[in-house]
Amino acid sequence: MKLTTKITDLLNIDAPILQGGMAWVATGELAAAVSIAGGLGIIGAGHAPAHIIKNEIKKVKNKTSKPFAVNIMLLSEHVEEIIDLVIKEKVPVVTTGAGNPGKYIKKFKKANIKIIPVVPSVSLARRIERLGVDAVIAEGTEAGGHIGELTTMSLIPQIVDAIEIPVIAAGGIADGRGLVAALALGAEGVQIGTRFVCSTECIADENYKNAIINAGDRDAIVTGRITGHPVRNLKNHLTRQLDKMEKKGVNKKEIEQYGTGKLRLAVIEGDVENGSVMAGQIAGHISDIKPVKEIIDKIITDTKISFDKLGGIING
Ligand code: TUI
Repeated sequence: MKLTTKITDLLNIDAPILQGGMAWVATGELAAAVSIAGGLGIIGAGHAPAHIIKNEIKKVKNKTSKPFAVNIMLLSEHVEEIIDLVIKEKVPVVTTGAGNPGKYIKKFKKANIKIIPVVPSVSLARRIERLGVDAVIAEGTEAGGHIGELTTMSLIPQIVDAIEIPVIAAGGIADGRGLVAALALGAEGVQIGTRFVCSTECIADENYKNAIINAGDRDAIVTGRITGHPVRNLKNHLTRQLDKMEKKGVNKKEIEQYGTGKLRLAVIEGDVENGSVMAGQIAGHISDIKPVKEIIDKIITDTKISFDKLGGIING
């Protein structure tokens, strides 16, 4: 079964599903598996230097010739060298996060790289549409990691109505019902993060995956509002410490420093008490670890079931 939208046409993929470019988690292994299964696999550059990401790109190219992307995290000190790398490696698509990519867009266009920034607001979506980006990922506050303020439900229709280019919905989506809802709101596809963490191919430590599986509906909470970099994590010793520091009025720099290296601690070392377990609100709904292909195939089959069910309630 195929599901065709402006996004599958734009990116030359079979399913309108992008995998979130999660730092440390979204390696070449995960990105290759998603691209092979018909979605768009994305390598998360996070704070990594170019030589590390070069190796992840190599892993994808060794496994598939299908399209894939690199996510450039704009708060990274290595942004410029990552941009040079994706141009040199002829990476077909770039997504950006955690900032305004405006000043880099000309460079990507000149290199014939499709550029799809993550936006948390209508104003940024409008501004970067004018600069010629190919699509936007509108990410609601339900998402894991660094987040904006608006919910997916309110953000998507407002952005869809404000711009002409395709919109991809992100934040709180993990199954076929989520894809149907996103399409109903006017999106042309979805980006999915947390669900893909709990995949066989994801290299995150088992403890990280199990923390998501064991999470309840209210466990993915926000810290860092005070520093101006709000981040959604699963509740643990780290989030309690950060909460205490924020309430005590500890200065921003000290709080940021305390958070440094904590994502690696959770994803790679498996320390899910002291590390940062970034995950979206949909974590409460995820209950198993499955191969990427099974996840994607089920989303597409369930999308059809969901559409048929909705069609059935319209009479006359
Ligand atoms: O970028 C993400 N999620 C991330 S990045 C990350 S690494 C990190 N670690 C510690 C502190 C901060 C980051 C972990 N998770 N998602 C995409 C996303 N982009 N969400 C929100 C935004 C965003 C926010 C503001 C995009 C643009 C923006 O622009 C502000 C402006 O300048 O207009």
